[in-house]
Amino acid sequence: MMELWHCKDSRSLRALWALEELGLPYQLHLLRFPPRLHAPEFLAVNPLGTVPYLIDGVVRMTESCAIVHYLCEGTDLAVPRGAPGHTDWLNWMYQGDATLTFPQTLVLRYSRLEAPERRQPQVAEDYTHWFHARLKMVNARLEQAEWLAADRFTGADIAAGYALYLAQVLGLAEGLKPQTRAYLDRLTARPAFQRANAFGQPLKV
Ligand SMILES: N[C@@H](CCC(=O)N[C@@H](CS)C(=O)NCC(=O)O)C(=O)O
Repeated sequence: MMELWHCKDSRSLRALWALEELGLPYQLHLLRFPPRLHAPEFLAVNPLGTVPYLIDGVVRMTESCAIVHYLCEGTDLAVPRGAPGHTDWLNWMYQGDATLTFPQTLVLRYSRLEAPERRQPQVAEDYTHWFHARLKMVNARLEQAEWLAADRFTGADIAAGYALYLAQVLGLAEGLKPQTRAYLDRLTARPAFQRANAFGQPLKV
């Protein structure tokens, strides 16, 4: 059975949500955030100390969007090579972390996670603007379509949609455009999202 290491609301929610959407069996290791402080024994499993961490037989994976990609391949949540929308699917999948989540991690770190004397309000403000500016493609796509790729719910919606959910957790969702807000509501209403999101206690920061 696959094993997944997860912290509530962290990027590992992408992997957990995909497992739930696909109805796959898994063993969950629930950790408090950040694992390097609360579960130092985890460093022996994943030296990076980050979540997600996925084991599937000989497979070891640490990148949330690559895990979603891996789990969805060959299922209805993928857009296969040769099908219309395949490269959109890939692009949204990887935009999810590299473009959308990256600025949010700076907001989280410099407004909440660092000790008060190390916080940087200017960094948090700048990367809040950066995040909203990086939503331009998402906003434009959702003016014309309900889902990001191939006009149906896919793994790309999990990868990119998690960043919108994180915006809500961080208090950044007020700036979302109406169509993007409605998309986030569609995503978080999904039973698989709700099952995945029920694990663990919210981050206390
Ligand atoms: N690019 C990786 C980033 C993984 C990552 O940094 N995860 C964060 C949680 S969202 C983490 O575990 N941080 C703990 C730490 O840095 O100690 C991904 O998409 O999964």
